[in-house]
Amino acid sequence: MADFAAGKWTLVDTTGFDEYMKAVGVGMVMRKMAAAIKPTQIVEVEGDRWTIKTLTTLKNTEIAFVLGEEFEEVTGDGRKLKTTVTLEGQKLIQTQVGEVDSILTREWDGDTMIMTLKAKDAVCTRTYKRAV
Ligand code: DKA
Repeated sequence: MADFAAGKWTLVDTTGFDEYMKAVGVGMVMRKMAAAIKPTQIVEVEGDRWTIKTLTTLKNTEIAFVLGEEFEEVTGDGRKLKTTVTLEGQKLIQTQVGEVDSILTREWDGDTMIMTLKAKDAVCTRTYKRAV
């Protein structure tokens, strides 16, 4: 069981998010709105079947997937992607293929989840803490 990941996580710090959103083609208005919000992610795990809900004051999204199986993802900013997620130790790797390819990783260490978003030359780091 991936107990290390299951639960509720709240954003506490972020760097490079605007550059990442620019790299994947998000327009200025949506970038400004997205930059101002602090999402909560709810991670549920049942064997190889994972669900990640991202809750914000603007919009909620959910991805549900089986590790290693491709699925269609629609991002909060409306991009449609073919996505595959794998797990290496305590690192979840979300590979997104679309008009612009991107790799999102989430790595857990105790009560901290570090999310890294990479596209083209842009690298964004977002730190989440376990919420009660
Ligand atoms: C993250 O999960 C990165 C993605 C946040 C998306 C926010 C949704 C913005 C909708 C305008 O921390």
